[in-house]
Amino acid sequence: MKTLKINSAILLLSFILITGCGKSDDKTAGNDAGKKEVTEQTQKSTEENTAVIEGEVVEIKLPTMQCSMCKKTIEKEVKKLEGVNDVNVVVKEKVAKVTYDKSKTDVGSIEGVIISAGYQANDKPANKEAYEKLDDCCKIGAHD
Ligand SMILES: [Cu+2]
Repeated sequence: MKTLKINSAILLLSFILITGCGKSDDKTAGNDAGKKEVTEQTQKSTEENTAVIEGEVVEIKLPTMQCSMCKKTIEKEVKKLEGVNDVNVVVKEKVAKVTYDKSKTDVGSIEGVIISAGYQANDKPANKEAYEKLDDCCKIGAHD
């Protein structure tokens, strides 16, 4: 009887963990559409105030990213890079939109940070060790 209780507790816990990961993904997917509108509006108003983020804009393909956790990880790492002024990972499009100062950094360096974080960047494969350290929900096929 006791073991049964423990077993169901473990089951419940893993269920919460699994749905927790899925849930946060769904939330962002739903929010993204709404957010997009808001961002577009903010961009318009900042344009009027001429407070636009300056620099080159590059889109980096992230074919192996899975969810909103990946988005957070990649954005955090790319932001650390000197010369990066802005980064936005779009989960639905699996792409990172990076605004950078080309006198300080370049696309290769940005890709380097992403592959070191465990993700493929354009056609550069992820660092294997970093990939292995990712959460299960951030591994390839986790949400299929
Ligand atoms: Cu993820």
